[in-house]
Parts: sequence; C-alpha cells; structure tokens
Amino acid sequence: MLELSGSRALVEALEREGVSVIFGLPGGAIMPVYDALLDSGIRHILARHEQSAAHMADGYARASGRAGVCMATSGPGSTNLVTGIANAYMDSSPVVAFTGQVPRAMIGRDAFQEADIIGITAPITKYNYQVRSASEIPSIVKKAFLIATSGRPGPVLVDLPKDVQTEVAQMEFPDTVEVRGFSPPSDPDPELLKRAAELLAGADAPFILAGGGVRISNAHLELLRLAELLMAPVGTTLMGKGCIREDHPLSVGVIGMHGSPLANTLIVKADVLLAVGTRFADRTTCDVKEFCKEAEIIHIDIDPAEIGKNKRVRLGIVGDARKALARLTEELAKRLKGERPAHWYERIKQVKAKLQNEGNDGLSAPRLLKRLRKLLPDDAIVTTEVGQNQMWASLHFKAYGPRNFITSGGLGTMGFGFPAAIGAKVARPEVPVVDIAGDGSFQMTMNSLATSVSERIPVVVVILNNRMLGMVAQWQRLFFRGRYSAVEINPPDFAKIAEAYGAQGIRAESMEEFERAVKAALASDVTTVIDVPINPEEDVFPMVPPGCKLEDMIGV
Ligand SMILES: Cc1ncc(C[n+]2csc(CCOP(=O)(O)OP(=O)(O)O)c2C)c(N)n1
Repeated sequence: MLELSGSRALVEALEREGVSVIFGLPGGAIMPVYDALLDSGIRHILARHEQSAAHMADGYARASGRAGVCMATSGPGSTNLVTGIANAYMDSSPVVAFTGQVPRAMIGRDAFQEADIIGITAPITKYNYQVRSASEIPSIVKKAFLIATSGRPGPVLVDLPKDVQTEVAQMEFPDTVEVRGFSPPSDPDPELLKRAAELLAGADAPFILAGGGVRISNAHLELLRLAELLMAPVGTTLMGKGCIREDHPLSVGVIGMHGSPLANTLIVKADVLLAVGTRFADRTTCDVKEFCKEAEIIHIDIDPAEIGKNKRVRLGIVGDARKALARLTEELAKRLKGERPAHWYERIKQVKAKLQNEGNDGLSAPRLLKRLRKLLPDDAIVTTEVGQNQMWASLHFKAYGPRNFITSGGLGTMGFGFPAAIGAKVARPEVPVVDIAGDGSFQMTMNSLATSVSERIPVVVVILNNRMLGMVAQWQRLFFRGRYSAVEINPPDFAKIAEAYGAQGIRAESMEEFERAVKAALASDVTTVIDVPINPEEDVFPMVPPGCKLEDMIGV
C-alpha cells in the first residue's frame, strides 16, 4: 500500500498501464493532475482545442493498436471532447478520456464550469465513471483500459472531481480487475465454423467483405490466407481499407455509396458472402434490404449485438476475427478439392490497370491522389477529412497496410483528419503521415498547426481546395437542381496561415509543383500544408444515390 494523492495515484496508474503520451488541455478543475504529470515520464501534448485532443488520441490508437489517452478540464473542456469521443465510439477506437470535475460538494449546484459529462457521454462511451473517492483511482484506471481495449474497443471516460485529485489515501494497485457483466469474448463456435466452411466450399461466386474488425484484431494475414485459398475477391468497408493490400490481385477496393465499381458489381453477384468485422453500415450496404439479397451471408463479429442488427444473416459467428479466420481456413482446406479457378486474377488485373491510369486531366483530385501514392513509401499513413476528399481518397489512394488509412467512417467528422494525423505521427514517428483534406474540413481544426509545430510533430496536409463545402455542393448539383445553398466558403490563404504558425506553406498550381511540394514536405522536419486548387464543380463518381441499391450506381 502506498499513501498518495488522487492525482499522483492517477499518474502512477497510467504509467503502470504503459501510457507514454497524453493529449490534452488544462483548466482549473484538472490542475492537480497536470501538476503531478510534471514529475512523471509521460509526455503531454498540448492541444489548442479539446476536440482535437480527442482526435489525436483516436489517431494514435488507430495507428498503434494501443489505447490513446486525452484529458480536459471540467465544463467546456469536457464538452469540447464530446465530438471526439462520439467519433471514437462510432469507429470502435480505444480512447480513454480523463476529465476534471467540480469538487464533490459542488456537484449538482450549477457550480462554475460544471457539466454533467457522465450524463452527456453515456450514449457515446463504452463505459464512464465518476470517481467518488481517491482510493478507487488505481482500480478504475485499470478497468478503464481493460474495457476500452478488449472485445470491441471503444471510448471510456473517467471524471475526477477536483477534491478527489487532492485527497490523500492508501492506494492499492491491482494487477487484474474484474468488471461485473464483462467477460472476454468466447472462442468462435467450431460447429458454426464447419458449416461456414461447407457453405464457402460449395460456393460458385464467393466474396469476402472485410471491415474494421479485421484491422482491430490484426487478422489481415489470416484474411489473406483464406482469400488465397478460396480464390475469392476481397472488398472492404471504409474502415477495413488496407486490410488487404490494395495492389493484391484479389483486392477489389471499397464497397458502398462511393465504392469502387469493381467491388460494387462483384459483391452483388456473390452467392456466398463472408462478412468479417463489419456492422453493415448504410454507407457500405446502401439499401440494406436489397443488399446481397440472394446470397448466403456468413457474419463473423466480436460483438454479439452486431449479428442480425442491420442485416439478417444465414450464419452468425461471434468471436475474434483472427481466431475465426484461422480456424475457418483450416476447415476450408479440408473441404476444397483441386485447384481453385484463377479467373478473378486476370479480370481484376485488367480492370485495375485501367483504373490506375492517371489520365491527363490537369489537377483533378483522382489524378493528384494517384500521384501522391507514387510519391509516398508503401508504409506511409494517410488520414482524411470528410467530404469529397475522403471519398476520392477511398477510391483513388491505394492503402497497403491495415493501419495505414485512418478516416472517420461512422460519425463522418470534418476536422478529424489533421489532429488524427498528429496522433498517428506520435504513434509511428518513423513513417510519413499525410492528411488528405478539404478546405472546409481543414478550417475546423487547423489551429492544431500550433500543436504540430511547437511539439515538433511534422505531418503533411494536402488540401484539395475547391473553395466549396464540396460534398454538399455535389448533392445540391445532383439532387437539388443545382441550387447552391451555403456552400461557397471563400477559404483563406492556407500557405500564409501555415507560415504564420511556423509551418511550411506551399501552393501548388500544376502537377510538377505538386510533386515538388510533396517531396519538399517529406524532406522537411516541420509540418507542411500543400494547397492545391481543384475544379469547384468536380463530382465524386461513381456514386449510389441515397436510398438506392448498390446495383443503381451512377457515373461509372
Ligand atoms: C462537423 C461536420 N459538420 C458538417 C458536416 C456535413 N458535411 C459533410 S461533407 C461536407 C463538406 C466538406 O467540405 P470540405 O471539407 O471542403 O471537403 P470537400 O467535400 O470539398 O472535399 C459537410 C459540410 C460534417 N460531415 N461534419
């Protein structure tokens, strides 16, 4: 037993969890913890807005596979975290957030900077808890990390009243904790795996749909083995992008509203669909009732609540994707006789060669992204903002690894990409990290330039600058008779803004200038913002119009 203040116990508990970095911004109600941090080995990265701190923690988590930690004061500090927490929740990202709170006796009295953050975040956290006695801190921190990272990951929030932080108590740091009603996921049912193998072995046109769960459980190699054994094409959700190298002959790209034409046409022809670690989100399935209506669907997911939630399936298998895929492959190998047809290889190769052709249409977004791919090493990490930039990146920027494409798929949060890039760079400083941005999205969190420069976390931002809230403008062109409403945003001079923060700012007006700018950015040890003007009226195609089914794709 150790006698410690609550704030010292918190720092000690974080160190025992292996936390080496926290993203945050202080204030009155969390000051004892900030003071205790000074005596620890933990690096604190000062955000300029708590939303960005949460996105940084989220980007760190996705790039590293470990929990990301953020911290804020009470009231507005904690409410500013909300978007970042909701974003992590929708994308199953393990973020642990600590918030200061007014002293215990003041709770519920409308005290200065009081907010009921426990009530506010109840629906967007996997678990949240207000600490009522300092002695609880060691076990609560252990529980927070266990819950955030195990099973289907997600955000956890721990609220710390200020007087709990200063209270001195006998502290016991447990090696393990039990959480009532929370048990590790069971092993996948062997009988169901056998039935799944039988279905797949008998399929004429099998298809594999890989979601973010494949990345989370590090199941990419198992996925590849199964796909190669079965000789089935693999499409991914946006969250699963990169789970199979997108230059692999069996990879067909992302499925969905802005999916690749190849992926969307092949998946609807499948007779057996193996879906792994996906929640059948509406952006992936489009009209969910019509989605793969004729196929036998096998769904593997770690979260039992996902089975049958959005889509009725023939076989639902609960368990870790990596274990399930490994065992399914063993079962399948016993059942497959003779060589599998390799006809996919040729067909996919031909279509892809056509798609990868850069063309020569000036500074078009697809062309810029294809060029960017060539300029970056295979292991570079790309984050995106939200809007056309995100969909272009999904379609035209090939990802070569499961943690190399980081995007806000669930909440669709503009302003996510830049702070997430900073978090990812902290997690993996050895690889280049590039945020593919829109001019609208970047303006939402561009004050993170200050963090990036002063904390020496150099990333690259490529702004596909159409001077528009482009995706909204596209919908207005297509579905509102071209009547623009509130989409022209007159962006500032981004290169000057970057320079004002001490970053490097480059405006690139030709492909040659773009190439030079990317090379200069990669060689630089400071963040670089590359502003590229593109045609304001360029649409992202193909597209499945809202309410339609995958087969109704337009603009192919
Ligand atoms: C925080 C937030 N507010 C509003 C939206 C709605 N929205 C979706 S895409 C989009 C336009 C994005 O514009 P920009 O960042 O310039 O990217 P572009 O579509 O032009 O590539 C908007 C406003 C959103 N996704 N997130």
